[in-house]
Amino acid sequence: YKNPHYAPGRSTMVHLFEWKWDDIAAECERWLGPRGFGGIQISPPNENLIIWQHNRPWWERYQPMSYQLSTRSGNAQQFANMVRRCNNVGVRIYVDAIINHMTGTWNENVGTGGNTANFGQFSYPAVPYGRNDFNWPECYIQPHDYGCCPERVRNCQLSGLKDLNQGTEHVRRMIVDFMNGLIDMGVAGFRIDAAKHMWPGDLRVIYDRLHNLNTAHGFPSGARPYIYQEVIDLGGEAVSRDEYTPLAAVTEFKFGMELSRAFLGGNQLRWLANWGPQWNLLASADSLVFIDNHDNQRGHGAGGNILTYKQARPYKAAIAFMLAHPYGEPQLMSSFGFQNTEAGPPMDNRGDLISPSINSDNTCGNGWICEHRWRQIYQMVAFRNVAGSTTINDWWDNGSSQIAFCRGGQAFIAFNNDSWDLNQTLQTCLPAGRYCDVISGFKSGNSCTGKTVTVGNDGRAHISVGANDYDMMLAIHRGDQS
Ligand code: AAO
Repeated sequence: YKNPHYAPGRSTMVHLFEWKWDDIAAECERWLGPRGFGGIQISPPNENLIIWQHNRPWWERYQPMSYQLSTRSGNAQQFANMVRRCNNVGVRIYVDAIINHMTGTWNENVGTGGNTANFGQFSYPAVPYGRNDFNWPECYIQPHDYGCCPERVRNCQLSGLKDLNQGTEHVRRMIVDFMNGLIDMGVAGFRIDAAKHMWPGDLRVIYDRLHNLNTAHGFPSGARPYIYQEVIDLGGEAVSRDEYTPLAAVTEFKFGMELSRAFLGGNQLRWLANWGPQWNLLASADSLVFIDNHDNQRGHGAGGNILTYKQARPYKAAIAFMLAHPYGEPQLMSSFGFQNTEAGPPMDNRGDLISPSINSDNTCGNGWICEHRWRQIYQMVAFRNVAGSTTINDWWDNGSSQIAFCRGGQAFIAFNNDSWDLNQTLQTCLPAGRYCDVISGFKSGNSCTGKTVTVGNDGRAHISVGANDYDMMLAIHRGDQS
């Protein structure tokens, strides 16, 4: 369950938060496939409660009404079409699976597929679920439960969301059928929402009943779905990430927290020389990593001071470090713009989602940020693909916040987060030649629109990243020789 089964030569996934299935299919064909992205985490595809009381907040999608594939992102046919078109261009789909709970209790009770529930009776006829399928008696997770009481974290309600009992055969069967339906349609894996709130033993039973990935969609025979479990573990709690790594991969929230701190100047970059498990991060193969996610970019979940698109310069640098470094399975966030942390994605007055528009410079409009279309980010996706399975060599630092390293003989990157210029002749480990910096520009014909780096026969080159440059890094690789 720890292999994403990317198509050959690909390595990075992007969370297209709240995108419509038709738009994702188009994005696979026009952008993600050609640019070498590995996969996409999609928003929950199953029916959710409509919450007009909060003007259709983004979080209504975390309140399941049924497992029917009917949401603001599209219906079952559009879903199947998206998966097929994305797999055809080598881009995998990972589903955000909300299997810990159903809805909370609201005055409104109509779902995006038109189904209803009776909250008082714990009745969700469109699954169907009834009272016996939920943990009983009702209790609510309190903040201090995280420190003391694993059984309350697993058996009580998270934020008042009706807590399914995955120990029962009926609940297991409903969840497994839902997930297997998606696997048969060609998805490559799942994010397991709120995994901390489910018993590892129950999850193991569910995972082991999942089908192999669908060979008709290009997966090798016998391939198991990639599973990454959302467990927020910053230390000091009764439930630990180590209970989940024997099952499948786990989201590593310390990763974005520490890199945000470093690139905001709270830690010198030289300390990143031993980035990885020595920082008390999970083992690399167990770890799904990101700078921000849909929760912590807006103050939900855990961790303050997380870099987001709103602090673009250090954010791009943190992303570049994540993609240049071999540790973990990286995930990019692709956001819609927001001021209000509860606000949902761009919509018209009927509540239908508005598609992103695509500008002539490849960026997005209509309220969508599309970080995955920022040059400094998508060109680092290509950098990671070129670096492949190489490890780090020729680490250099100035004893402060100027660092540089090579990835085998494939790629080289330098960062300057000091307040003075970086001007050094450094070992790049690349063959002699002229290379285009993929951060300040791109290769155009035989020249570079940004900085050009000339590597000598000894592999060394003069590297310059000014303290006031637009970006704080410079990156070159063998795919972009000029
Ligand atoms: C909404 C409303 C609620 C209403 C509810 C029911 O906002 O007022 O009661 O509906 O009707 C999302 C939103 C929720 C929303 C929910 C359903 O974030 O606001 O509730 O949809 O619409 C915990 C879980 C983690 C979860 C996170 C948000 O462990 O699994 O809370 N994330 C996922 C999704 C998320 C979604 C759900 C789960 C539910 O990614 O989008 O919720 O499907 C500690 C614990 C964490 C815990 C946090 C927050 O963290 O460790 O496990 O996350 O507390 O409760 C420091 C500590 C750190 C600590 C943190 C916060 O940083 O170091 O460990 O402080 O105390």
